[in-house]
Amino acid sequence: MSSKKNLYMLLIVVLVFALALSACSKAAPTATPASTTEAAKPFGQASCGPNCQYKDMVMCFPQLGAESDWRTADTASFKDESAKDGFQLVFSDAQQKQENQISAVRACIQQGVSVIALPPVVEDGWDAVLTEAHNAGIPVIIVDRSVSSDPSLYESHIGSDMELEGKRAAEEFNKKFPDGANILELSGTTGSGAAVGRAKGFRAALNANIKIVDSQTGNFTRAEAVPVMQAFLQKYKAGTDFQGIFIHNDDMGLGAIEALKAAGVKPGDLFIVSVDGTRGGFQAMVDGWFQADVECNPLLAPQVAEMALKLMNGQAIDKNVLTNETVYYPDKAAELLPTRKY
Ligand code: GYE
Repeated sequence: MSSKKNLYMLLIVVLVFALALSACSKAAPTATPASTTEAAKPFGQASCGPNCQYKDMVMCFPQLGAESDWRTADTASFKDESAKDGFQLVFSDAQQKQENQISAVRACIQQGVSVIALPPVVEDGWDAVLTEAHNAGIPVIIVDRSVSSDPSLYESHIGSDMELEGKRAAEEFNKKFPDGANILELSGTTGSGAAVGRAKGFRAALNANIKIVDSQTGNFTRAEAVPVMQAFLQKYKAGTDFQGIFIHNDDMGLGAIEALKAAGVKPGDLFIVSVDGTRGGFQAMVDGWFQADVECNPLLAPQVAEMALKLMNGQAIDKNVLTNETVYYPDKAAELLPTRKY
């Protein structure tokens, strides 16, 4: 090797070493204040941070639909909160179709909103659009139902513990039927976090001597629950082939009652447990149709708005915020009905 070549080699080594050193010093805490702030800026912090106010916030809320009284109350919660706090709400209704929700999220990314509060209609299929939001620097709060995507793709989830709701419903059947029973299940939207969680928690807690003889979806709507209940009644004799029904929400419960009434079933002939705790559900308890209603709170907007503002200001937030809920019974239903907000 010539000495000239050796010199070149040495120069290259020195250069690489110098470059590596300078890269290290940039990443080190001794770097210039400007680059430190840049590097430390938490994901989602807006340019107004750390002093953003609600008037600076544009919240995208691609609502999944209007399928139930729960959903109507949830939508009202977001609209009321936006009016009260003074942030802008970009609202849309996906009519229970995931593709509509995905398009709405994409439109919000295009628009450059401050935050996206997403109530996902189903759990799967969100990776691509969540990645797009993330790459655009827009934080996403998953609201109400869950997603199966990796938690790194969203900032937080605020909503109910659906498995716990299912477990609570199962405990009512366990108490009522210590010697066992046959029951039916009228389930929510297939693949939705609410239906998946409730079914899972219910099965995990249900005594082995209580058999779920059939389970069908009524898509969380009153209208779709009617024919499902009618078909059940064609197949199984109420009181003989089954003694109870677990219904994933009150609206489907009201649809089921229509079908039961038409078939001559009387309140109290069957042990019915529903979920949500809407006024309709309370009325069904007053009328003797439901024996318990597991609460699911739709008034989520205050917590979501507060968290969104924290994100904009670069403050720490919790990754999973569960709503505090209970179970309601017929004995207090008449007294509580006038106080119900939804
Ligand atoms: O129980 C039902 C609604 O996702 C928790 O969706 C929500 C559920 C609620 O349609 O009524």
